[in-house]
Amino acid sequence: MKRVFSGVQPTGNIHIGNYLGALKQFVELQDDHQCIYCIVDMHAITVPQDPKALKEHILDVAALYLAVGIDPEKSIVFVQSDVPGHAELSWVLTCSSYTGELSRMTQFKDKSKNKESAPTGLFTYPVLMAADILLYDTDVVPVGNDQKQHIELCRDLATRVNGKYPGTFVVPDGRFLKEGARIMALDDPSKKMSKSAENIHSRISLLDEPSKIKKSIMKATTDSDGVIRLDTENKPGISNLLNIYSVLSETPVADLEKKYEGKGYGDFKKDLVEVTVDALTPIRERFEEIRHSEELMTILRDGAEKADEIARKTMKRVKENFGLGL
Ligand code: AQP
Repeated sequence: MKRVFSGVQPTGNIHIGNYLGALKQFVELQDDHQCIYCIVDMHAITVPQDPKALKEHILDVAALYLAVGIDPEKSIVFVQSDVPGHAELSWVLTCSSYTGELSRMTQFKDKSKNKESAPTGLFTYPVLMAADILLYDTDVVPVGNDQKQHIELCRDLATRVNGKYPGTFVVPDGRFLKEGARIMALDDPSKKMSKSAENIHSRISLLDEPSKIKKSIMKATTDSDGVIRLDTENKPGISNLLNIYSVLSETPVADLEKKYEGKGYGDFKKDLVEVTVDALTPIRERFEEIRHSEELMTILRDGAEKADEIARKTMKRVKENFGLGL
């Protein structure tokens, strides 16, 4: 069976962008792959975090993993900082990377924009992400397409190390969806939907109450020509809403365009509210059942043990190939 690895940062509640771009794939892959899903808390501290809130968010994301359908009987679920191999391998890979390639990463450029000096962790974030993936001899990495550049860097690092020390790493492939691969912010469709954006109406979180979902969708930015048609370049707002509607209701965009021919944005948005509430209610209910359970803690502890076992084997090989340790 091919091995799958991916992760989500506990930087806030998972939104429909994370869900449609990444988590839906996590669930689909579990039946015929060996899946390892991580809550990447060490990535979260690349920007300032409140320790108490971070702990809560780690458990929130873990519970949401299970609530969307990740099955701990089939997949390994754990918290990144519980497995020391991530930090260890990250340092080894840092020594195989170049400042030039890291400074070309668009996520780093976006997050450090207008700052005189940026945290080093933000700069080396993609190296830690490469370590996460390579630590488990991963074949496939399901992610949203905002991560394409980071996956490419991971492949470059693996290939570079293998060139020097053959057989060290498995070179992974990214897995990106066509639909839902990039969900944009509701208030500004030129930016991707993000957990940490200031405006809560820029996103729909999986735990949002129906009233909040309604408010965010009804306020969503559209345009003035009133035609419901997919045209990402000229009509980014309505195109983003069409995409969300299409993926959540599993209806092709062309069918939606036909259904809403001659109708206004108000009708369309009202229906989208209903579709979204219907899709998210069972997730929210399941989340409430498991979030404060002992079962959740046991799953994370067992997951960390299983992940650590695989990680140790990889680190043994890496250290041998690099000539590290005794
Ligand atoms: N808007 C998006 N559309 C589709 N996929 C997305 N992903 C993130 N945003 C979108 C995918 O979700 C997975 C988890 O993301 P992450 O938590 O590791 O980090 P991120 O990409 O930085 O997500 P956010 O929501 O924007 O978080 P913050 O605000 O903390 O930076 C990834 O597979 C990602 O591709």
